[in-house]
Amino acid sequence: MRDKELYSIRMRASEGGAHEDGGKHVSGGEQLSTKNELIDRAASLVRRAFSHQRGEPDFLRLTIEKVSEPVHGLTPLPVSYTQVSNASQGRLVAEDLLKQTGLTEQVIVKAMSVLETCYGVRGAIIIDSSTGDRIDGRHDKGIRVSRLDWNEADYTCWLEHFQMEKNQRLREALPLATKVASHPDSVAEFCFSDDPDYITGYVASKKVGYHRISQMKERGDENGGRLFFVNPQCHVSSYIDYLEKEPILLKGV
Ligand code: PML
Ligand code: MG
Repeated sequence: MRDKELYSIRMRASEGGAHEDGGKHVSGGEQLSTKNELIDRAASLVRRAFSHQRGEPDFLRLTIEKVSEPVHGLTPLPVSYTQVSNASQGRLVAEDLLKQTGLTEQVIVKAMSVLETCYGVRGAIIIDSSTGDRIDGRHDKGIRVSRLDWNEADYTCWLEHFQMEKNQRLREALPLATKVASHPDSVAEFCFSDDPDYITGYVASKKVGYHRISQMKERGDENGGRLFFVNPQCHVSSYIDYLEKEPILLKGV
């Protein structure tokens, strides 16, 4: 796929009107596709939106754009996993990993309280790693990291090499976390899903890799979110531009 023309596919779906009119976010997806796979992949994103546990969409926007910029290959972050027995334990593991990236306890506590007030935000939130404050100014929209995917053959090799089971969440979250971590201003990422039936979350950074935690919330809970901790010197609009626009594909092992 790396040598062929690529198309960015973005989908977002909501219930109760479009997101920008106050609708509840149901589902989203960002992929890079060859022309050959485009229709099937777009259809599978629409299918995903209409079989989602968060609700029945009455708004869906599908955006397909040919990518003209050069595509960069990135090596996936190494994946590790901690099995916990409940959500409180999961939070402690996440805090410990975030501390390993250099964040202070005070910043982590502040950022978690910011996250709790932002559960309705449909994208990620950028946090100043020295204060714990939100600094993206994107309100309910947040940041959608786009133009990212695996080279299909490399994904298969990667699964085989690490003897991993196919997991669509991980397949999509690992390119995202790798893209975020590869920016020099990124310090750490923290994420858990807003889907009520998906309770695994992760902390990611160049230092700790992509560390999955088996339980970050109670089953049935529709709250979730994604935090990007950045250096205080970060030029936020260039950082967002990189996350939204620069095309990247994960290379295999
Ligand atoms: C999401 O799909 O909403 C985020 C999923 C994060 C966890 C992915 C994983 O299982 O590693
Ligand atoms: Mg979701």
